[in-house]
Amino acid sequence: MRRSRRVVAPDLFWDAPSRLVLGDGAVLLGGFACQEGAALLRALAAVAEAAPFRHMVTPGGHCMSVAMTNCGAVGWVTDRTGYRYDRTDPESGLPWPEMPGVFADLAAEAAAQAGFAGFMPDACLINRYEPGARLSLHQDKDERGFDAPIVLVSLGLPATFLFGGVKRSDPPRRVALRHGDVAVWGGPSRLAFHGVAPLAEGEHPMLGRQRINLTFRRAL
Ligand code: MD3
Ligand code: FE
Repeated sequence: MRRSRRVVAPDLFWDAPSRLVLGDGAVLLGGFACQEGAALLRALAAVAEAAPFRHMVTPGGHCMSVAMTNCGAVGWVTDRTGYRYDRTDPESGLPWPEMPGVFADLAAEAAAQAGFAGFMPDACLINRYEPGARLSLHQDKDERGFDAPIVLVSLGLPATFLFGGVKRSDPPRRVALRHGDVAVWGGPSRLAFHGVAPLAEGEHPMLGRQRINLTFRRAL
């Protein structure tokens, strides 16, 4: 079955992003970050130079298949002692790189589009997937409060995103995330279980054999 976007004549184009309602308080803004793609990747390169991607270890002792780094006032980290938000990068002992303006602006605009005006993220977790990397079903609950939404930006290779309900046993649904897609998770959907299926092989024109996912949070 054909699952890619509808094919249109080359002189036709969408002049507004597509909106897919994923749940109560959750919306997918298809292609919302496409225009900003190159600027986001330039800013990302500077962040990753100051705080390189690394494979963190879970409290259970497993090395994550997803490589991570952070920018903003605090960053999400995991090690044998647990999960937490930390002001410093444990690898360098330095504060995380500042959140680039192009990151914070895009996250705030997307949140506003979804009905969450005034979103000011203080943390941006950056996940890097190579083919085979996956993220098992989990909830994001290490933040101090759940009133603010989480905004995600997917760049590079496409991925299958899994999202369930607020109970682990709720069967997850699958949705394709492509380069430039943005999603906002707030309200009752904020504590939904979610994950990412193993990344398929591929080559993206801007990012090569990888997918980068930015998640913007209000952690403090
Ligand atoms: C739904 N990242 O970093 S972002 C994560 O593609 C994470 O790297 C995935 O889950 C990734 O924690 C998916 C999508 C996401 C993030 C937070 C959510 C979906 C969410 C919170 C509630 C519900
Ligand atoms: Fe998550």
